Parts: sequence; structure tokens; C-alpha cells
Amino acid sequence: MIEIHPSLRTRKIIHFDMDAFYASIEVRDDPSLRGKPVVVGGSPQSRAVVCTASYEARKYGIHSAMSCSKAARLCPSAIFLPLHFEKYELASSQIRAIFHRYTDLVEPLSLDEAYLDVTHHKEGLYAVQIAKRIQEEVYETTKLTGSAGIAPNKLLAKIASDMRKPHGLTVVLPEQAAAFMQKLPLRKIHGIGPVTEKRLSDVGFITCEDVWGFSLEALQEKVGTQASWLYQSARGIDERPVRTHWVRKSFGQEETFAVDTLSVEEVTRKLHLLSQEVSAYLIRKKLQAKTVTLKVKYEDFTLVTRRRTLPIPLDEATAIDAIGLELLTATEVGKRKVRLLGIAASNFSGVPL
Ligand code: TTP
Ligand code: MG
Repeated sequence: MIEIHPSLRTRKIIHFDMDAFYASIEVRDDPSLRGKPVVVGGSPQSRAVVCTASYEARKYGIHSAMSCSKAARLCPSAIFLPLHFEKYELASSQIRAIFHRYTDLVEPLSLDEAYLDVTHHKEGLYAVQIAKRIQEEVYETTKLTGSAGIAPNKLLAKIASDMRKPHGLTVVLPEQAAAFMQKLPLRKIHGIGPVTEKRLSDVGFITCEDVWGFSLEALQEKVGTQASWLYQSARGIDERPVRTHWVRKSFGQEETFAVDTLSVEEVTRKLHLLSQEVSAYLIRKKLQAKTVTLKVKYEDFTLVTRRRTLPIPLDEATAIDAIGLELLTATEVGKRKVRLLGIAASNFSGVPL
């Protein structure tokens, strides 16, 4: 008899995610693009990056965040399109209105995806029926397809929605949670990015199953403060509620240089401007931040961040700028060409979390 964690018995969560969202919208609006490799983001002659690519383009190895010039090398016949945010925002608001027909508990994650808590549905529909209806209504309204994951929590639902794209539907029942996670790479857990993945693989953790043999105490020795979260996530346990109101936890601005630069002066000038924008936001929102994070992307796309937390919260541009300058000295700016610079404020005081 397998033991099922009690939290897996209490809720029904859907994660809904549109398929190749920006690209599908462009194809819908220009049927001559159908079946072709389409890349949305900008021109391969510019320094634009890929925002998304149609599934036909993905077969060539093209993916989000790759430079458009590289995408063009991988697939010379690809069609490159600029962004049309008004269209994406319209489709996004249409799908959100459909979600709200079924539950008030909707947590959007981005323009094209959301968690829905459908535990208490007014008409008593099963979660799978709701997900199917949403797929149908989304298609009728927008002529776009989306995929759904249905599970007892957000962690499982998010992984599930990605398993049968496009237009897929994947259900994970409470008794399947552990087996569903078992063979998955830890990287599939929302929140484990490349850096954490590397840190975990360095201590021998590649799949969820690798974590199972360790007690919480033993995990603490290996991964420190992340132990409890990892212990639970690797078993498919996640008790986070679906949150309808997000409190912003950080605000940052970043910019790509027109040409990669070695000039400290140019980077400093940009930092000055970005600090002013971040400060203006904080002041407008009556927020003060204790942590400032500097982000530098070098010409080879390697990314470093440098962070400082202060005893006293701040919002002034000169203060943010000064910390940014100090953090710059801990990078290789001036020695390596810089592609992008960013500065962010976080750890706000005076806001309820
Ligand atoms: P995703 O849901 O990650 O991707 P997708 O909808 O294009 O494809 P999939 O079928 O795999 O879900 O992101 C939604 C949209 O957000 C995407 O269409 C474009 C935008 N986006 C970016 O602008 N930059 C990025 O790096 C990513 C990942 C997405
Ligand atoms: Mg998507």
C-alpha cells in the first residue's frame, strides 16, 4: 500500500499554457505561414533574441532566448517576425476571461499561462471536464490551442501541461504523484534553473528519485536551506495556494548595448540611466528596497549577477547608482565586452507579503 501525502487529497489544480503562443498568433493572422518555421522576436540582422518559435522551427533546434542570427544559421528558411504585443495582450485577456467562467481562483504566470484552482466548482464538473471545456472555448474564441495539466497541486499541474503539447491534456492523480515524479530530471521542477540544476548535479542529484533515499537531515547537509523544499518537490508535494493577487517582489530594468562594449564609461553611463528608471518606479509605488542586484551579460552570453543587501532601505537614484558602481567593480567590465546591463531592486520594506 503506497502512502499518499494528505495534501494530495484536498485540491484540484489546472495549469493551462498556450501552445507556441506568439508564433501561433502570427500564423493565425497570416495563414500563408502555416506549416512553416516561424520565429518571433525580430530580424536576424539585428541583435534581437528569439521570443518563441513555431514547432516547425523548433525541429531545427531553435528555442527562446537564442539570438535571431543563430536561429537563422540553424534554419536559413525560417521566417522572422517582429513582436505585436497588442495582439498577444488581447488574446491573453480573452483566455483569462474564459478561465474566470470556471473559478475566481486564477493565478496568471505570464500572458499565456495560469494556474486555476477548481476544487470547488459551482456546477460540480470534474476538473478534466473543465480543462476540456476551456480548451474548446479558447479555440472557439481565439482560434488558438492550449494544453492543460490537471493535478492535486501547482508543481504537478505545471509539469503535466507540458507533456502532451500541442493541444494536450495530462492528468496526474494523487496516487500517481510519486511515480510521475520518480524518473523526471529535477530540472523539470518549476524554480530549478540551470544554476540550481548544476549545483544539485554536483552533489549527485539528477532525477527526483536520486533525492528519495535521503532523510531531511541528510539533505540539509547536502543542499542547506533548500532541503525541505527539495525533499517535498521531488515527491510531488507542493502546498502553495493559487494566489490571485501577486505582490511584486522586485523591479529591474535592463538594456542590451547596440554594440558589445569594453568601455567602462559607457557601461557606467547606462547604469546611471537604469538606476534612475528603477528609482522612479520605487518612488511612484512608494516602495523602498534593501537589496540591489546588478546583472552583466558578456558578449559570449555568460551572465553574472552581483548583489548587495543594505541595513537601511532606499529608493534614491544616486544611492542605487552608487551601489551599482560598487558592484561593477566585482565584474569583468572593462576587461570583457559587455552585451547587456541590468539593475534591479528587491527586498522591499513596507509591503505586506
Ligand atoms: P512559453 O509558454 O514558455 O512558450 P510558448 O507558448 O511559445 O511555447 P510552448 O508551446 O512550449 O508553451 O512562453 C509564452 C510566450 O512568452 C511565448 O510565446 C513568447 C514569450 N516568451 C518570451 O518572450 N521570451 C522567452 O524567453 C520565453 C520563454 C517566452
Ligand atoms: Mg506556452
